Amino acid sequence: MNASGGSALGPPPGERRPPDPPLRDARSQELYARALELLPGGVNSPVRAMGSIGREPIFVSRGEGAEVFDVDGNHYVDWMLSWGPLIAGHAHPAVVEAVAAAAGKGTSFGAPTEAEVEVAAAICERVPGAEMVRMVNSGTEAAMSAIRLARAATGRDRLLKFAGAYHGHVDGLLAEAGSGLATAGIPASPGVPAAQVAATTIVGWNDRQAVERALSESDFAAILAEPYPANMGLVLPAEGFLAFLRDQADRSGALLVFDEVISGFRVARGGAQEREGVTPDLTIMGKVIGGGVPAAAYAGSRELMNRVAPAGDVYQAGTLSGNPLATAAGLATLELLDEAAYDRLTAVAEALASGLRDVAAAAGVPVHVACTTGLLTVFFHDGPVASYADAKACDTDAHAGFCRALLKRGVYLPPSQFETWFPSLAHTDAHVERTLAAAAEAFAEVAR
Ligand code: KE4
Repeated sequence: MNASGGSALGPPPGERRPPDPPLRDARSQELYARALELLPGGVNSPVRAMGSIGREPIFVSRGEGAEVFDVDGNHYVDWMLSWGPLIAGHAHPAVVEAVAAAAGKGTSFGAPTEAEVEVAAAICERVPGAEMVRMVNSGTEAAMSAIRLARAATGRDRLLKFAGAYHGHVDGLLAEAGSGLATAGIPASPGVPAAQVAATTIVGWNDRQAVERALSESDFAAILAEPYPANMGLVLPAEGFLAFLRDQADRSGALLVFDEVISGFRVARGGAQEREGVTPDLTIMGKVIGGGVPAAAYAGSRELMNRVAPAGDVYQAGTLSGNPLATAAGLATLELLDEAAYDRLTAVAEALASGLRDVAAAAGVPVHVACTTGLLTVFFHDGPVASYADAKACDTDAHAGFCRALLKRGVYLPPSQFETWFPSLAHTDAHVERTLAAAAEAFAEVAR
């Protein structure tokens, strides 16, 4: 319930909706004021500050399935779900029970445990490109480590990445494309040395010509891609593009590295590589494998992974890598992902996408809704979005207004045009219906 006694989710579909009460946010405001004194921007990760949708952050108090509650008592249908790890929803009983049981035996040992072996086995059983795994604590750490391994294995330094893709805040990857087709990176953040990004070449996603040109001009250690890019919004690969990257990697001697931190275990049991039938040399994973507790990993062939210390000479380490809470949460989460789960993740995404297209059209708001199993983006763009350039042409003000209007109506979206919604096993048909009812009003508000 929120301040006015109604639910922020509003009445069930079909009943006349009373005028939306303003969100009560006194406690969030108090916390934000205090947080600003103690945390840069008041948050521990920039996108949470909600600056890109023109408002201040909401402080969350608890989550329950597909819903999240803020400190002022407002509650929302949550399509952000911690940016992807919570594929079974907030506080799934099986995950909570597994973490509690693990915690009772000790939260970390800094020594190998059975659960780490089980997680590695679960990943290798699912992911076509995984014969061996190394666990780390974040997607950034996994990307950094996979790149180091690719450079050691090839004896090359250069890295080819795609504009609009995000692989964590590794110095060499915080690079922006300069001008031109295939360009040497320039630092995307102060503090990133030019020398660090000089070895990074950035090309356009789905741009075969740019890839071929880059590979003709230099030798690369790796072609690094999100196979289903989700950090420019969801921009799926053009037909055959992933197979093209596989072929280009083979021809050029570069390794193909898929960053499946978002797509892994979400778009299919074995990730995008299983769904597309294209197996990379190295795979970066995260989010789902920790079930909401910090965990990530990189994986590849035995030959490649046995280069990693202590088996090999490529150094990488981590105090809390594979810790008992993360492996307990990860295993409990992966065990929930059976064939029926992927059917459900597809059905929810498709129902949402179809309904959003309809209500946007009814309000006369031009949008492009991209969706696949367990992922969806509403681009405020009149026409298809096939590249970062297309995504950057979106009406971000309209998107921000849409997000704010939905928050007022009890629906919490990822607060950025360049992110995706995260359908989960906890989202019911009623959550979809309530979201569509709120979206119809939010699109009408944006259209005004
Ligand atoms: P972390 O270091 O944040 O665990 O993972 C970095 C990362 C790597 N690869 C991909 C494809 C990713 O999407 C991410 C991080 N995802 C963002 C949201 N798109 C995390 C949200 C945030 O930065 O707060």
